[in-house]
Amino acid sequence: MSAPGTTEPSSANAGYLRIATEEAFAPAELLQRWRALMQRGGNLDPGFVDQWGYFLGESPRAKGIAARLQEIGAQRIRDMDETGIARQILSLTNPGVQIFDAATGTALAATFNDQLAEAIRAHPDRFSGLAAIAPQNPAGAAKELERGVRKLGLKGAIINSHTQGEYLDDPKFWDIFAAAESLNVPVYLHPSTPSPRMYAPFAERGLEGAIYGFAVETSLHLLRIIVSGAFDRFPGLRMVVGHLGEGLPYWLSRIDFFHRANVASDRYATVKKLNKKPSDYLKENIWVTTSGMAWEPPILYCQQVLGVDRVLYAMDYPYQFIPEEVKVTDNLPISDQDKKKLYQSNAERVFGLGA
Ligand code: 1DF
Ligand code: MN
Repeated sequence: MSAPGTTEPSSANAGYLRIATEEAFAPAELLQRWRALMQRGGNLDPGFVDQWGYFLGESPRAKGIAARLQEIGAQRIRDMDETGIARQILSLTNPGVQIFDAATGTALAATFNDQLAEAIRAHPDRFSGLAAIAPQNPAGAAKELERGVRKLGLKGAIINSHTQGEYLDDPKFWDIFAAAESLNVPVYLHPSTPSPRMYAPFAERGLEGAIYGFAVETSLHLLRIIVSGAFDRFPGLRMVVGHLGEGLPYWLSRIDFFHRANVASDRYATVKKLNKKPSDYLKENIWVTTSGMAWEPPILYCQQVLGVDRVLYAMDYPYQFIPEEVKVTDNLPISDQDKKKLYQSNAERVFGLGA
């Protein structure tokens, strides 16, 4: 039983479980390797140095988050119980293994996926997970995704936006999409800081992080994937994106209008004719989560324009571990049936949690 005043993990009277779908962890070994990378110096991703220079530092907020990232057991389950979260879908925190050289990244992804699977085996009723992969070795990433799903029971892949400045619309990465499609699992496109070529204008005003730069980077990345024709090549590919679609749902009509205009003109050699409108892929291949966006108007807006089957709950633990935000979601003016979709059944379906 929960203490008075806390939220029940299973909101039994309303008939749903709260499944949180973008929940981060970081093994101590990953943090040590990141620290070593920064101590060695050299030509590092400026967004990585900014983020992890802070989170591996001494400020009380950073230390609290770094401690929670490393724990996948009793403490985390206590936090979940306190906020009424029945299940977390865990993923290796940003930027994961994507900043290492290809061989190191590939090897570490396997190590951390094994560790994740072990934590899940200890608490199968509370945790599920996504496989970390190293896109800098596309064939190896596809293999590790297959191993993660088939051997470890993981439910998809996590990719933290750009990999060393490169985006997944480049067909050299498409072994990963082929694997996800054939395994019938989603790819969660999680934010990262803006890629090196566009980093400075954000950082000059402190806008490179979760405040805004993450969303610009990640929405650009997803839109690049859509207009590249990747979903025509892989029509069964499912992608999940946080922060209510990183702003893209607000842009649908304008993107469709100018995509059509750009295809019709001879202005852009790189603009492809697609089988469908860009917004169609957003409604058919993409699911969005509420991570870090516990605010009624945009949640209802996304349900309206994308459909109630396409919006999933996420907390963004431990970065945004704010109990009151669960209340915002509990209090949405939607039916209990739609609330169950948001909190539980959409996640069960997209991530295949029953399997
Ligand atoms: C923050 C948020 C940092 C998220 C993250 O990675 C991160 C933050 C270092 O609060 O600064 O992944 N997030 O997922 O929202
Ligand atoms: Mn996150």
